[in-house]
Amino acid sequence: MAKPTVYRFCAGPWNFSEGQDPYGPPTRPPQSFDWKLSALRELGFEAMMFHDDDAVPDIDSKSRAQVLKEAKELRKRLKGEGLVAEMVAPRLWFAPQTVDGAYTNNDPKLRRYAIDRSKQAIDIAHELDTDLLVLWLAREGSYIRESKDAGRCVDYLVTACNALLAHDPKIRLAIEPKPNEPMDVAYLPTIGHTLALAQLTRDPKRVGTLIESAHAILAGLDPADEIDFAMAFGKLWSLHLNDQNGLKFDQDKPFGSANLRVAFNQVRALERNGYGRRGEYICFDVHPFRTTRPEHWLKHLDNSRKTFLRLLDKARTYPEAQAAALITDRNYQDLDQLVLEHLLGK
Ligand code: GLO
Ligand code: MG
Repeated sequence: MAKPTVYRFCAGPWNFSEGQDPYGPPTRPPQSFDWKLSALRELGFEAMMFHDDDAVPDIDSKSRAQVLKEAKELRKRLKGEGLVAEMVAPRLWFAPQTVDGAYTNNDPKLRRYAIDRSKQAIDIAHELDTDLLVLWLAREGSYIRESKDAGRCVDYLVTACNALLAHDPKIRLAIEPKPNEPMDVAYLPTIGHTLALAQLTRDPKRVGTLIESAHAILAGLDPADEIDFAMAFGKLWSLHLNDQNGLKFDQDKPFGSANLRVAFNQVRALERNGYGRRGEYICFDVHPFRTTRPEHWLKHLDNSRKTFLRLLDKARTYPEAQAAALITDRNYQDLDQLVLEHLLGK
């Protein structure tokens, strides 16, 4: 029997957010990047995810040489803290150039900006010693259906992926689908769309995916099924575990917070497919509840990991033989209750 996977955990600096929402200001005082680094270490997490401008602040005002120099320095700091960079993601949704789309902007000059900035993000990834570029396509979609040609936008997305794959023969692209927010409708809403797009690129083997639990729920899908689907293609290269209470704004709740059974099934899917065995991390894309006090600032991450580990124990002790017998007998009433009793414990 294969040895049980020892999971390793990861989060991004944005997961230590200060509580700002579209209707109100921050609710906690700002903290420095160094504070976030040592907080992660204190939590026992082993890796950090980076937007390109988390790694190098004010990125657009700096020369390429300066950007790479700062990235190199960051790698040293990470090493000093005993952390590694899990991925880099170009933050293509803040710059004035990407206000109306990044890779799918109607203006070729602005599409060029998005591609050039992403190539630079690959160079940062290289300096940080990771071969994973995450693409959350925040502004690739529309508010007004008639404002863009969705078919042409598929070509633009393929063109962008091809340019990035050509820029670095080792880089792997993990596309993080999300069906809406900030856009009304996004062009790549699900894992299926993402993997289909990968097939159109010059090197499909290097285009994979990242599943975020909340995004799957927002698409009306079960995140565990999304995990099984992506892993059937060998394409789940990163993961944003969190939770979401139905079809609302993106909530980024602690893992398992809204639906423990859905969370349990995600852990089971990861286990049965061997996630983590090729070095993948369990990343939590979670935020503190808005009114969390500063002294409880790290709890959402610590609790997400605790819940993950508790559910891992539940996955490993699930009465498989008993469940199989109930399935054979089509006794789904008792199968349902078996799962509930198992989760409830003694
Ligand atoms: C927002 C996304 C966001 C991305 C992150 C990495 O809905 O989940 O947090 O994961 O920017 O690209
Ligand atoms: Mg995410």
